[in-house]
Amino acid sequence: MSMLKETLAAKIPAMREEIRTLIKKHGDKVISQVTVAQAYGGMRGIKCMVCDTSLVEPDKGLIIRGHPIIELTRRLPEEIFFLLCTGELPDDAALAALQKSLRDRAEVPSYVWDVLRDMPDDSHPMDMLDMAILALERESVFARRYREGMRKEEYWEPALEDSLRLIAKLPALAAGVYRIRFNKGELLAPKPDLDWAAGYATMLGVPDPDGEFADLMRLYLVLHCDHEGGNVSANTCHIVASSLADPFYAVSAGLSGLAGPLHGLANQECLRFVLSIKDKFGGVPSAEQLADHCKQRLAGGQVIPGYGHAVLRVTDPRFVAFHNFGSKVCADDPVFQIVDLCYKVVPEVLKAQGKAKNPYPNVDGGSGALLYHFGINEFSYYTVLSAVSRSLGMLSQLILNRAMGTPITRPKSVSTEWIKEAVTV
Ligand code: AMX
Repeated sequence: MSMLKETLAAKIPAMREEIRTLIKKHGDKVISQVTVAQAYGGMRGIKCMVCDTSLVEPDKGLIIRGHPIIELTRRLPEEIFFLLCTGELPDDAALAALQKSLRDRAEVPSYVWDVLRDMPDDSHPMDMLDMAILALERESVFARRYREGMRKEEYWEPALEDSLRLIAKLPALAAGVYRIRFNKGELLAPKPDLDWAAGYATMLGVPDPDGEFADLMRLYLVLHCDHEGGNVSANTCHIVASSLADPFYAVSAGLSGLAGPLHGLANQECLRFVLSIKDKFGGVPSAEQLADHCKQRLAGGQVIPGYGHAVLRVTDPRFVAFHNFGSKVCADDPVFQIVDLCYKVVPEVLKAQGKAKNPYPNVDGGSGALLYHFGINEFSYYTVLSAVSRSLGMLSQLILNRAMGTPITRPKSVSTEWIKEAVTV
């Protein structure tokens, strides 16, 4: 197997000991408190779970194992997965070994294609990806080893094996969803010598004479890889896996959360907004026209898609990375030019309105325009691309949780009656 497994095996005993000691010495210290508003309000801001793979800082954005995401944009997603799992970037040999592990596990069983081809023609691409992952659950080594009887200390090993199996197959599955759902013709075979993201790019079948689309896929799959532990998809995956449901069940559940319009589905709205501006003005508007258009939209009670964030209070560095890419690759594309103009105009409009806590662009503010530039104009597919990437984060968190023996999640719920009594005493 890859050196990823050996690196983890070497680190896990010390990680377990560190946590054991921490709980023993400081287990009764208070790190957060819960207000009534938080209990009713999506548990926002309550510090009650641990995630060591990444951190979202309001003034800095996503930090992966101590590395700001903007410093990782030239890395491959495979390198990021190694980093998420171990806290270290792989050397050349470890990267090559991980890539070989993925290639060895990449083949998708034919019954999965039968499931996808049998689904109704108008199925959402996220339904199809989810179904494919659930169909694959029968391949789970974790489930088999658990049935056979396995020691708790060993859980992380089949969790890693299942994760590699799933990650290896995701590019073919996601590309297959695209080609089947949007009638793009036969499935395309993976080329064995390509990295994970470039393999996905070729299986999608997007013309890519200069390799720029493969570069975009590498960037896209790095930027969406993880976003702490409390977001809907990561948290859902975490809870489901805490029941010792295997990684296929857990990731499928997490991705069902990603399919929500307030989470992963937001990216398709952002591009719709940009294209509606192009239609309305017959191309790129002036700065004044765009500002007026945005003000009218706000006056009509609508948000500006791609702007604002629940946690961030600066321009999302992932937006900056996509913007830099677009400036290099498609600066003369009017759709990208509108994204660029929004970046200059919208923050001032939102600041003047004074409601949004963060008037700056988020990750979804520009990525759709880049996909559109390369001819992926099926908006409903965009969430699948983030799903492929986010699986890296969900699975790395899952492997670590099984290694640390994280118990089943079971917070205490209370009734409204209980709260009313509690606040009046
Ligand atoms: N345009 C207009 N108004 C906005 C706004 C925007 N982009 N962002 C926030 N506001 C408004 C809110 O609607 C809220 O108004 P209200 O008081 O009348 O309800 C007020 O500003 C305060 O909101 P907030 O605390 O700044 O944001 P939030 O944490 O409640 O919501 C988010 C965050 C992302 C849902 C919000 O900024 C938004 O709706 N943005 C536009 C949609 C979007 O880009 N979604 C993608 C998010 C990225 C992702 O996670 N995929």
